[in-house]
Amino acid sequence: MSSPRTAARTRTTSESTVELELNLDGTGSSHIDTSVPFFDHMLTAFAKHSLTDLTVRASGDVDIDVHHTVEDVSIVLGQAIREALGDKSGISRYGDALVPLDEALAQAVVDISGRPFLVHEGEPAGFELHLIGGHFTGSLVRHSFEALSFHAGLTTHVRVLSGRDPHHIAEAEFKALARAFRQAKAHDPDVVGIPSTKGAL
Ligand SMILES: [Mn+2]
Repeated sequence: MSSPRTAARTRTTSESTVELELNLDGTGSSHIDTSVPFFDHMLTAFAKHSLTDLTVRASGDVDIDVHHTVEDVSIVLGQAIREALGDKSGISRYGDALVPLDEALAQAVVDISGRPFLVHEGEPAGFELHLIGGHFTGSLVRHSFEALSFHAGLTTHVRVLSGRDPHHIAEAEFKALARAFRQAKAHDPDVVGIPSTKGAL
């Protein structure tokens, strides 16, 4: 097996500072402190269920709103994933998952396509306005997926098929994305070279 696919990035803006390291060929261990507790919980789940080792330290203007910090961490995570994937030779490329959390059920499909796209459907009405944990606006789930998919170069479809509890819904979505990404990034021993008829992804 080739060497682990790793990346490390630091990004500083007037709104946040993000330091992030990852290993796509890890075991799912993580050390995450974004200063946004519910987002830490989601990124910990993403690392665990995608078998990505992930270290994130972020600080931002969360006294205004956690929005900038969640967006910026998602951008950097996407950039690091893109860098770590390299030329994408020998990977499965596609992954899909259906993940429950009690009453919530989320489906995710990932194509490591190099063509950023997000289709995101099914969250119940009002979810986007709910403050999960008193600080994480439901709308940030989609916003995080947008930033991640765009900067990693993923085609991502996420659908919520059922759910009532906002914490469960968000967590099922992140875990489904993680499981689909785990499959897509995995080495497939039957794949020779880059899995595209174009010869590039
Ligand atoms: Mn939870």
